[in-house]
Amino acid sequence: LQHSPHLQLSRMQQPAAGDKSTTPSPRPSQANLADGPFYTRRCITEDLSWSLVTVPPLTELCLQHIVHNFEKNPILNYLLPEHQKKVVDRLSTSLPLTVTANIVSHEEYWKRRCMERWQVCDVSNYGGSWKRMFFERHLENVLKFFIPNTTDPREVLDLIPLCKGYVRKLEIDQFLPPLWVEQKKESNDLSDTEEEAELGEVYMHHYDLRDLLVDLPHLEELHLTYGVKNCGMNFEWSLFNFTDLDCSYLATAVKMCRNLKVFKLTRSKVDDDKIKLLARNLQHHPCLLELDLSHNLIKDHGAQALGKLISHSKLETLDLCNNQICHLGAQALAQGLAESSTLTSLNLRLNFVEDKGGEAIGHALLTNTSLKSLHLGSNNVSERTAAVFSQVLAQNTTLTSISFSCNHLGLDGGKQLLKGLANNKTLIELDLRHTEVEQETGFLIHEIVWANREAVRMGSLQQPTTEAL
Ligand SMILES: *[C@@H]1O[C@H](CO)[C@@H](O)[C@H](O)[C@H]1NC(C)=O
Ligand SMILES: *[C@@H]1O[C@H](CO)[C@@H](O)[C@H](O)[C@H]1NC(C)=O
Ligand SMILES: *[C@@H]1O[C@H](CO)[C@@H](O)[C@H](O)[C@H]1NC(C)=O
Ligand SMILES: *[C@@H]1O[C@H](CO)[C@@H](O)[C@H](O)[C@H]1NC(C)=O
Ligand SMILES: *[C@@H]1O[C@H](CO)[C@@H](O)[C@H](O)[C@H]1NC(C)=O
Ligand SMILES: CC(=O)N[C@H]1CO[C@H](CO)[C@@H](O)[C@@H]1O
Repeated sequence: LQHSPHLQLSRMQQPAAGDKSTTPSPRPSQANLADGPFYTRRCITEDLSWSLVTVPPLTELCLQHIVHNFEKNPILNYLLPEHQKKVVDRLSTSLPLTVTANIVSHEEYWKRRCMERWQVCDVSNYGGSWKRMFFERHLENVLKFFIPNTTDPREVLDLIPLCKGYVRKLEIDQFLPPLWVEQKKESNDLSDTEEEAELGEVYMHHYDLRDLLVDLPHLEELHLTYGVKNCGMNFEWSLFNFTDLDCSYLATAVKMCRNLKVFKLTRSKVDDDKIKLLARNLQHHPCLLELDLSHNLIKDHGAQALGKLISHSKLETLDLCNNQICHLGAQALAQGLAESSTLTSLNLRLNFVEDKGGEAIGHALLTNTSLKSLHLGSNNVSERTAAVFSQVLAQNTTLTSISFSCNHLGLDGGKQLLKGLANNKTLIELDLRHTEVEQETGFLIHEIVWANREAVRMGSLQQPTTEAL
């Protein structure tokens, strides 16, 4: 009401100021009155600050409000699907995981978070799920940089309830040792180190996986390497020490992982005592299918434990590449092989099996086994092993792939194999590189194997069409 006289005033003023609206009114008293916004005429063309935007719909305002307050009050699941999407599209990627982990299941959101954090993102390695990728890589990262006795254990423990529903595979290729290593170096110069060395053994162990693995019900694959990456000039063998204590923690942890299908423990200096402990704990595992222990220090006693494991478990794939298994170990593995009805693949590349071991494996294959693929590369086997395998190939076996590369089969060994292959149908791969086999023999063998492979390929090509018909 107070304004109405002014309004009238400004209207009365208009004819006077009408011809030049930008210049102030010449009359002082009226110029004073025209100072405030109420006293001038306003229309859109003259007032650039005038907003033409219509008031947003109430839903829009509500959604904005939800997005802004998401951290304090995450409302998502009560909304309609289209509104959920609008909210998720606007959520910040820096929101704490405690808020988003168990509320936001929209893949687009996790895709954004992944792409922002990592340059290379191949979602096909994570079953097509961005959320799974995010939590697996996030957890792997925390574990890779976990320093025992320095990092707060809660950093991992707090993460468990957030990621337990999504983590299926963990690949941890680095475990940091405790920081005492450096302290010891310093004290080395000052005093006698007897006591420190003892202390060192106690504190040398790495992150204890037990607490974590028990709480990951969906974990199916675990790849571990106990070592430090990129240590550069700080290299020391003590950085690569998978200790007895680490091993016993790990054995317990793996045993408790009831859904584990694939377990890889590579490049970790796993020796006989450690593998015996692990094999004992894996013996009655309900679903372990693949075990990879390549690039370790397993000798005959370890191989004996593994032979027992093969015959008592459902293991399908065993990789023992680059260990130190000799003929006794190979014989134990052969025995396990003969008793197993599930093992389909055995890799013994870069061991010292020699003829005694090779023959034992060959004889095991003469009894019925399920083995499809065998790698005996670089094992110093010779013609005697080739002779046994000639018999194996002549009989019916399930074997489809053998590698003898880098052995001394010699001319006769090659001929034996050729003889064995004469009536085969199943073998589709035979690696004879660097085996001192005669060139012509090698050529003939290659032809047979190639024909078999073609037959299998044609078979698999025909199958779908017949099904379609
Ligand atoms: C280091 O951690 C172990 C358990 O992981 C604990 O027993 C020990 O007391 C810790 N030592 C120090 C110095 O914190
Ligand atoms: C590795 O740890 C063991 C104790 O578990 C210790 O006896 C050994 O000396 C360590 N090796 C190296 C190279 O540090
Ligand atoms: C060998 O094969 C026979 C018949 O195919 C089967 O009954 C037997 O269980 C097999 N033995 C082993 C040790 O797999
Ligand atoms: C390979 O085996 C033969 C005996 O079969 C042996 O004389 C030779 O020393 C072995 N070579 C290596 C490198 O172990
Ligand atoms: C060998 O295999 C063929 C076809 O795969 C089969 O018909 C035959 O019975 C097998 N022979 C023996 C001795 O197992
Ligand atoms: C090249 C060769 O001898 N291949 C033989 C493989 O085995 C099948 C079936 O026994 C024979 O028909 C092939 O001649």
